[in-house]
Amino acid sequence: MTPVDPAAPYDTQNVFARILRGDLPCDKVYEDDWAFAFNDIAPVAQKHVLVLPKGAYVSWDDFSARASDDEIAGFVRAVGTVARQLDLVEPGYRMICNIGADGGQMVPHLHVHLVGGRMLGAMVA
Ligand code: DGP
Repeated sequence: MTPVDPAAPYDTQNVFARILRGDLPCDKVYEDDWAFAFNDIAPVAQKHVLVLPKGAYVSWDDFSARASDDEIAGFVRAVGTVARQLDLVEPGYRMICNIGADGGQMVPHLHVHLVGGRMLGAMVA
């Protein structure tokens, strides 16, 4: 997979767009009007969930620039709801959003990783 160019137009055929449309299967853990969440296909911890806004946004930059206040509030609240649903809050967890090539983003639809279920190591660059 090629790293994401955050300036590129939204690719409606990207893998997460296809999951959101129901064209590809996923292990869904949460859905509301603004967000959709499913287990990562290659988990790095016991709990590793991806939370996506339903709108077509390439990256956090795209989202924060173009999304409505309702979409932003809905998505941020949904991320918190998923973390609580996964019982991540009390033990703690990590929220990661990779952006663009240097950030290691591989899928060009904004997604937040929620990772937990074990003691995580120090953040490495
Ligand atoms: P990122 O580097 O932030 O773009 O991470 C993309 C994540 O998406 C990576 O952890 C693997 C996951 N992923 C890629 N393709 C699929 C898929 O088809 N299904 C699921 N569940 N996860 C996927």
